[in-house]
Amino acid sequence: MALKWFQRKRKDPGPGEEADRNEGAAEGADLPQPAADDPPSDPGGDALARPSATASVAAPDADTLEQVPRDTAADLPAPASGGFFNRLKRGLAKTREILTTDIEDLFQSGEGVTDEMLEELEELLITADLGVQTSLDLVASITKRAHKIDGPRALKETIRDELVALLAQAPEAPTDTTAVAAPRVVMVVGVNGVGKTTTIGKIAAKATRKGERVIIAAADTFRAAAAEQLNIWSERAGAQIVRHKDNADPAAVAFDAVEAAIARKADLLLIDTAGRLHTKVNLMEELKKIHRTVAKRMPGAPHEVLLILDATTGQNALSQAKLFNEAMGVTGLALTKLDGTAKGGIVVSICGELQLPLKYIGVGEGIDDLQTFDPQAFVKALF
Ligand SMILES: Nc1nc2c(ncn2[C@@H]2O[C@H](COP(=O)(O)OP(=O)(O)O)[C@@H](O)[C@H]2O)c(=O)[nH]1
Ligand SMILES: [Mg+2]
Repeated sequence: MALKWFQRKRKDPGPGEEADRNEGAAEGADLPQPAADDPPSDPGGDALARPSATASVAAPDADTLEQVPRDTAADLPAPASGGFFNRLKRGLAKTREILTTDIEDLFQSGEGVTDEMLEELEELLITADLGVQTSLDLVASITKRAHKIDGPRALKETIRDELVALLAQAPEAPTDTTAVAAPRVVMVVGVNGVGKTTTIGKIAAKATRKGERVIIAAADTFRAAAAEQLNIWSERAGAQIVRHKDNADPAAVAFDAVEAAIARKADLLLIDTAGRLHTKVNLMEELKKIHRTVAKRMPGAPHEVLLILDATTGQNALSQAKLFNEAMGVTGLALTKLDGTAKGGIVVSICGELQLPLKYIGVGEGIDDLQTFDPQAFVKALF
């Protein structure tokens, strides 16, 4: 039954999605309460069971393989070629196209900066989702320097300088090398479809490539196929997975995963979580329980709570961040699907409005399409 529901959801995109992509995109608007069309709650009440000792390194299993969402199976796009910067530029192509082309158009008449032009620029920046206040501030600074701006190039340069300065004000993310006793435990949270599982796979791949031993906990036990999707990613990334049966207690999975990570001397433990529950249990309460359980087994853990946000949901991402931060104490953000939107300016809104470090950006579905956020490179790739 859960599988049918899952398939129906995937065919039936939510309102927060762009029409041109994102079959599995965020159902962010209804965070975090279960909606009326949620499948029936788990009558067994297994959700609050004690941690068990049945963690296993999962093997692929014929039953669950059929339930793998299309986009996580072997037909994933091949990794794009090119280095870090090219990949970033390609990922930001939609936003870049609007911003650069239109900024160039502003100067068609050949004159210097006019009031009309500044108004149009303001509108352009707001359309690209930089946020109203940020766009107003940016235009105000540009107005002050207007006499020095003699063409599109100078204008772009001015915007670039202002944006870099703005992004530099955001707090810095804890780096992966911040000293913590191994394993470093990262709990990954966010609403359904934002890209938690995919991002975990990409982070795991980065870590295993550096020679780290990585374990992934399948603590999204509420969605059919969630653990199997994660299993595919873990194989792809060369990481191990700890999983229980569907509908098992997520905190129990997390607990066992910490045990396994300590016993197997893992460097990194990534905990995947649900974005919405099929039971009446409140999502935030469930996530807090996972957090407490992990801390009980390993004092100081989780060392990071990474919130995944979907760039295509625009300003909705900001309200999600506020909610999760209040409940969980988020330590860093990852913003996915920048390649799927012309509103890449949301990065600027997020850095400007939230006192939370933006750690990663996702610029595609491939294993190499997750980048550590670099404000300078980002701005350079945008204009
Ligand atoms: N284009 C694009 N798609 C992404 C990105 N990150 C995730 N996705 C896709 O978003 C969908 C939902 O991702 P998933 O990891 O299952 O989300 P979860 O429900 O939060 O675990 C999948 O189709 C992913 O391939 C990204 O950076 N770019
Ligand atoms: Mg998932």
